[in-house]
Amino acid sequence: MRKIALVTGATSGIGYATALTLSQNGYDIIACGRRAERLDQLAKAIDESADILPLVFDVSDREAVFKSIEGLPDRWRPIDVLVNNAGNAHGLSPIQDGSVDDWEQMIDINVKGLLYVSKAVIPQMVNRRSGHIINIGSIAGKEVYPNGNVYCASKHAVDAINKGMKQDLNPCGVKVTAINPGLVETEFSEVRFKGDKDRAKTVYQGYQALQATDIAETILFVVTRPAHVNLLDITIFPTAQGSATMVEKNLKSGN
Ligand code: NDP
Ligand code: 8X3
Repeated sequence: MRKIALVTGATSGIGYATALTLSQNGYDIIACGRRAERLDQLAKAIDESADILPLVFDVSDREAVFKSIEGLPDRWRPIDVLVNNAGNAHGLSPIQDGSVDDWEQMIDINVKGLLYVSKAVIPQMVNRRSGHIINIGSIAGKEVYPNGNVYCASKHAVDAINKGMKQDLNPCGVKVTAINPGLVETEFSEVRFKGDKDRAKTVYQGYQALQATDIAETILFVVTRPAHVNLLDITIFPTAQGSATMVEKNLKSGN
């Protein structure tokens, strides 16, 4: 029988690739994001064996989140896998120069948005004593790097929420996993640099960055482990990355 995955941020990057990969591996997809036309594109690309339900809402809009998820048709309500992926960095500035609007966006989307969606989805998982929540964290949730301040704080919050979710949902048979990527080539840097595509490109030049499909394949691995196996926390770097701030450009590797 097919399962149901709800993927936030399915219009781009990691979320888009995850929706596609899961659709090819037995999942019907509730695909969420603010850009409806991107969800239409995803619906056309999705595996033909899969059903897709596009759901347009802003994860930071508390009312919209609960209305959208509580209003799901019965057929879509038993969500097996929740991928809390929606999020971005907004700006890269020293704390003394940071924009309060940027800070609010990162806290509202990356932290509060993840909590709203989780709060709306968790009750049916607890009732069914089944389900798996995947939280997309970051190396920015494990380390703090210069100018990353509030983005790093938002991802440290995801790290803490992931651990807390595991502890609290432990008696309920619900699995919880954080995936913490290093540098993944998506629209992430374009958003961080407010549409400056040239600056965004430089982030991924001179080495092989992770691709969104690398993360999607890891998520597939995580959700297909046997019932007794819960991967709690996975950090994934490009081979050329050594820490949040170390990237070996022009790496020669025999691997
Ligand atoms: P993208 O910019 O390509 O994708 C971000 C996704 O988040 C889009 O689908 C976007 O959809 C969605 N999103 C953003 N804000 C909102 C919102 N307010 N409401 C609903 N959806 C929203 O970046 P990535 O795929 O790289 O990012 C996905 C996740 O991975 C993020 O949590 C990011 O922090 C994390 N990450 C990324 C890394 C990287 O190097 N790329 C590394 C580590 C973690 P839309 O705009 O249509 O609403
Ligand atoms: C995205 C990776 O290093 O730009 O979370 O913070 S990084």
